[in-house]
Amino acid sequence: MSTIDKTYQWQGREDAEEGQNGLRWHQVMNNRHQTNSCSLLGFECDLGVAANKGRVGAAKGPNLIRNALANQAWHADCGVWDAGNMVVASHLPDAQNQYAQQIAKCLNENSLVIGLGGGHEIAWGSHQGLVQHLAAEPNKKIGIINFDAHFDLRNPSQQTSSGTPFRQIAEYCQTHHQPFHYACLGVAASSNTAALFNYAKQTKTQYLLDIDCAPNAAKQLLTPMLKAVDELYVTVCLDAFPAHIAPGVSAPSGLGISVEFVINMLHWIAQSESIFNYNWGLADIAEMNPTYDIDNRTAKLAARLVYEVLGSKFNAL
Ligand SMILES: [Mn+2]
Repeated sequence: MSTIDKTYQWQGREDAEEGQNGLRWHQVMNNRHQTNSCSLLGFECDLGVAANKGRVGAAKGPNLIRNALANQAWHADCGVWDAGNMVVASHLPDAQNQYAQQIAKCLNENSLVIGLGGGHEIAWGSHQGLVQHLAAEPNKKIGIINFDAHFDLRNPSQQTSSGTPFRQIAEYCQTHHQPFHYACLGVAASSNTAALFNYAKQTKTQYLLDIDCAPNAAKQLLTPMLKAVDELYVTVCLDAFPAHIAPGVSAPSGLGISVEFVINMLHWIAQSESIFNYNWGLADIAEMNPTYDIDNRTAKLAARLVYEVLGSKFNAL
């Protein structure tokens, strides 16, 4: 049985002499007053990475991302809400189920929900949460964009893990006669077997290799999918980035893609909502593993990505 922990204490630097212009994230947290609001939900889970035979430690990720978020300057015209962490004790499928219920609840109450991982098994919970949120409109088509060195399309028949979420989603879509719209940007060919490339091809997964990741190529790849979907879920796996930038992950990348590329794409994805007519209300940052972080650089990167996701939709600067 997993539980929700809401005891995190937001704190940080205060520039009282600057008044409202000196605000940082920790000062605006849980002060919901605007029409638009964003909620943060953590997933304290090591079970998926352990099942994928990776280096565990991601359960401590969400609060380290919060620590890095706390002192960031606040520039958004929305409310931000901390929905706490799902603390996972045992049995991954149950935990993902409970996380999905919380995601659906957050999506019902907020215009944007950002999940904080936890291993990439967070994606199965996020997707199922979005499905639950859309229960009254089951014909709405969901699109998924994953920035990741790995497809995470491993076969879940033996055991689900942090390596299987998008195959679980593909199988769910097949069972429920729904299209599988999945794009993976940053794939390291050397880290994905031929079996995974075959399954990607079979499921018409759209992908860009790490060496090919550039804004124009990505926009061209994503445009048909974005035109076809109604709801978008964007997930960033921190192992998409070079190991010196993101050492605090289970499986560091030998090459990796640039942070600037991902931030550019996040803003383009937000700007394209009205052009291609979809709603982007769900994102998460996966694989934050404080055990292997150096000088909080991965946590700071994760926080910057949360900042950019929120800012791409609600920037007030
Ligand atoms: Mn991943």
